[in-house]
Amino acid sequence: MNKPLPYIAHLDLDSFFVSAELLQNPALKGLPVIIGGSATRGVVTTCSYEARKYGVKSAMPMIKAMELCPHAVLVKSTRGLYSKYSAWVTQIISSKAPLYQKASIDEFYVDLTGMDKYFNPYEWTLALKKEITETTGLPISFGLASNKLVAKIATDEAKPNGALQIPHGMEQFFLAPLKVGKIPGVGNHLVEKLQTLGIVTIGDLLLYNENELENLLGKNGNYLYKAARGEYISEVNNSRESKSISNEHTFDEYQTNSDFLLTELVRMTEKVAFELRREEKSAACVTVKIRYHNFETFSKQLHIEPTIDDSIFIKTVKKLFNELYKSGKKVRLLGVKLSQFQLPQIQGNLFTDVKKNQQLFHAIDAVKLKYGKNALQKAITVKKD
Ligand code: TTP
Ligand code: MG
Repeated sequence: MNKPLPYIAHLDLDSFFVSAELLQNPALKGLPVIIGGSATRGVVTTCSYEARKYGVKSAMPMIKAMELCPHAVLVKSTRGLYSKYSAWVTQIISSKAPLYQKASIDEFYVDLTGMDKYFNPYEWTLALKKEITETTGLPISFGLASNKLVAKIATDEAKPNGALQIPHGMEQFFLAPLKVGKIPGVGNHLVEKLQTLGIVTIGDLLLYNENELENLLGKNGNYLYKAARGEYISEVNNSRESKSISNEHTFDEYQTNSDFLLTELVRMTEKVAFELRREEKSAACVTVKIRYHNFETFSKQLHIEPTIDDSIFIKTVKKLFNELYKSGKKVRLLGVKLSQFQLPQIQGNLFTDVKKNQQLFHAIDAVKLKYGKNALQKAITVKKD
């Protein structure tokens, strides 16, 4: 089975604190606004894009900022205002995308991996951007790419009020002309060090192999090697969301009958698939775990197209079990896990696709009858790892 195509969206509010202040005081619109500490001793917290044209930026001493842009309007930050707006935007994103990560007060990652089968990930994120701005009044930009790092850099290029998709395979091409300082985590100090080596753009990094960069820059070298190729991967993780649903069973007596073990596995799979549908999610990864009498434990997983369908899960579980089980060995424990949950938006399609599956719909109806339609969205009684 083909691995689903990775799509990661990174969204970041434009000049966030300033935009929030503008909503309180629209007269500031279009002006070079600086939010920061005292004009003599403070630093710039952030500034409007009008002020940025003069070279003003975050963390710059206010004295320097006022030299660059003497007619700037200084605004003191308003306590409590920004976290309120941040929570509002978070609520909108969380209502649309179960797999998201809030990375700071004004930036988010959304994992849309595999979703191209059901909708256009760019259009979906564009609609999300529109909804955030129309609902809260805050402008926001996004980048869409095959991983978090490229998506984040794309957002930066798209700003303000922009959207930029980097197609699969175009990561290096997009990154090469940009300055090395555009890579998150590359500060002034590292930029200067790289400059002494003749490395100014991200493309310049491509001339070195990983060992050379590691020798020159230590751990930073490995990171930069991967980053420059658009190959630095990290997971979108939201610790508040359940990431898997699993069921394990320890036998009172060791079991060696593979028919019995398979029957058990099917039962457990039906149970986790039921939980999955109750959470209104679909899963794109199935894992089977076996522990033998001597506590040796083995597990194996398989990536599948996102589904809610019992028959597909059961087929996958049987395949994994057959590959994993050493015939005749005494089994102490069996486990099944569903993970890599996908967006609820696709559920509409999935439910329609499997309309003929009566058993599935009986299960769904049973949950709806028991818990009520609304409760269904909120029921989170999962077993986690
Ligand atoms: P950023 O997203 O870095 O900046 P921004 O939203 O103002 O502008 P951009 O359009 O480039 O995204 O940070 C979000 C908010 O965090 C920012 O509005 C103010 C606050 N902040 C600080 O308090 N100190 C800082 O050094 C930075 C960079 C931001
Ligand atoms: Mg921002």
